[in-house]
Amino acid sequence: MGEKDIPRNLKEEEENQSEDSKSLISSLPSDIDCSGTKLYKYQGCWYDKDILQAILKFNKIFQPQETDIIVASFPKSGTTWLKALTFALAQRSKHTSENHPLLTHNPHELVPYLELDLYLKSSKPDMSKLPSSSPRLFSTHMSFDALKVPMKETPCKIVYVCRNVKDVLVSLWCFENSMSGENNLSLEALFESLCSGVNLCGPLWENVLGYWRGSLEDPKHVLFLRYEELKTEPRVQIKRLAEFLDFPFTKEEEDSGGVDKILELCSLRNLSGLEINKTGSLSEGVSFKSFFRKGEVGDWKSYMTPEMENKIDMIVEEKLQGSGLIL
Ligand code: PAP
Repeated sequence: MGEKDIPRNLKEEEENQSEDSKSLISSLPSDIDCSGTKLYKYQGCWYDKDILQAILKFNKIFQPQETDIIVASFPKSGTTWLKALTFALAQRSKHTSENHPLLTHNPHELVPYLELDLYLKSSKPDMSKLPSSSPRLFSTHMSFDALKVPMKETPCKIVYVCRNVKDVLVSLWCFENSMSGENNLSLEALFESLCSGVNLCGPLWENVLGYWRGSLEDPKHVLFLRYEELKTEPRVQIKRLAEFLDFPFTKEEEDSGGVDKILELCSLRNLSGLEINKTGSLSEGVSFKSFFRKGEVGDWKSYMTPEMENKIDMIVEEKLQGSGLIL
């Protein structure tokens, strides 16, 4: 549909919304992150202008369905893995292992971001064209407070994954530099930015705490997972996830190796070796292979100094004090 085909009152409504959000954004606290991007603080978290506009649009017009599933995380906490696992679990009755969509698509294509794909690219995303239906699968890095705005009447299932903050830092640093093609963002600069909390979707502890509290208040709708536990006890965690999503494994599935098949399909080794993930990229040019690196717990030890370790541990401990959460 071309711009001139948009009905006049719809176009006016969109223009008004955009004016409203522009004036809201200009009234917010702002700062510059370590890569020079201007960020705005909205409901306790930092976003750039385009992403914030997308979040505001999502807040206004997203119509949740009870069966929707949303994969949430702070960047580099295990999003790609959790997207793959959630897709494989929730859609398992529809696909055979021979022609499974995860063999030919990157998990980010199958579980689109609300604020980084759908509402960033369109004022009114066409939900009939989603890669998955019944349930619809979405993902997000936005804060729990922002995400739950449209879900007052119709809460849906939210599954959050958190990861050790030092491993997140190193993963993010490697990702940023793999995209720019050279090491032009120093680990120290990214470290200081993460410690100050002024980074996209940060502060990290605010992002994590929002979902942590959400999971305590409403465990039926918010599941809190840890990357490290997915690594050490994958069978336990995937069964927990399946039950939470209301797609529990049957005894037959368990006995015939159904749990292990999904774990193998979604493993870093399998996904990173697929042709699509070796050669493909997102429409913005980010190559799929940059989402797969080592996937190791404690990889930060090869990069961070003891001083960095102490500083970030102290900050996180202080920020999480009293929450019952340890990162
Ligand atoms: P995103 O937020 O940009 O989507 P995300 O997937 O959360 O990134 O994080 C990428 C990390 O998950 C990488 O960790 P590393 O840099 O420490 O290696 C990546 O290797 C890891 N990862 C990706 N897919 C998997 C998987 N299937 N199993 C385990 N870890 C994975």
